[in-house]
Amino acid sequence: MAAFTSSRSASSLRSLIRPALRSLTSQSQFAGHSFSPDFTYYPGFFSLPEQRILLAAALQKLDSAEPRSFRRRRKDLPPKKPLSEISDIREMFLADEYYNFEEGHYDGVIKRFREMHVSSWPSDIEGLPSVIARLQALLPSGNTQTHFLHLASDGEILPHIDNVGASGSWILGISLGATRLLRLESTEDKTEFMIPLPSGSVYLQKDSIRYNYKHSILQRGSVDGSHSDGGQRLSLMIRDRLPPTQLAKLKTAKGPITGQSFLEEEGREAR
Ligand SMILES: O=C(O)CCC(=O)C(=O)O
Repeated sequence: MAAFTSSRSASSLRSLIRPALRSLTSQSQFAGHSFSPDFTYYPGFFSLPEQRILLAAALQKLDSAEPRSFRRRRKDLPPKKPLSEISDIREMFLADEYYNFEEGHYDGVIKRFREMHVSSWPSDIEGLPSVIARLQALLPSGNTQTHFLHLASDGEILPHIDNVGASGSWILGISLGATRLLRLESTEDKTEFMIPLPSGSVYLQKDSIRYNYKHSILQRGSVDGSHSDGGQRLSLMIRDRLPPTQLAKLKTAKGPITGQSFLEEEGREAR
């Protein structure tokens, strides 16, 4: 499958999205691009120093929630390089065996991963507040929930639509680590898009793309010059919470809401 092509109306769509594709694969420092008003892609939103700060914060949170056996295993490793000396963001990950990756989500959608729902950021990472401020400026609305999702080198996310009973109309994803490919597949026709997600990129899916397209993160693949060969990737996923009125309506209509559950700081909760 080529990037941003549709098996339904390939030629018309191609003329519409080709210019976008060129921009999408460029690594400009900041650019907002869109092939649909409901999808926005920022290829180089976070600089390398910002990525290092975000990844250090996310790894610190995830690592501290792991079983003691894993924390002990990591203790014997040589000290980490100072952040300022890291030139390839992937160096920040330890080998896969040092992390407690789960084999599969209970619903089978996510393979080889660890994740955490996050309600606070570390307070001891220099520069973090200004990076978070840049991130927050991208959010379409307030009242959000954040979760970190760390894929192992061979981890992947199969096509799915996020539980509509567990979050609102938009999902923002920040990618850190190895470049992976995001695939969006329409549930209404055969339209598909592939978007490379290099480290530091941000994407936002909302409304029609959030509800009518399945998304997946591929382990391997190529799209117009961008290649993914697996590798560890950590995403920061931010979603808007459902307004209480909508939540109440859903509960009445469908009974209790169930969803993908994941490790939360204070326990497990539905997404
Ligand atoms: O990591 C990503 O970019 C997507 C994550 C995802 O599909 C999910 O959390 O439902």
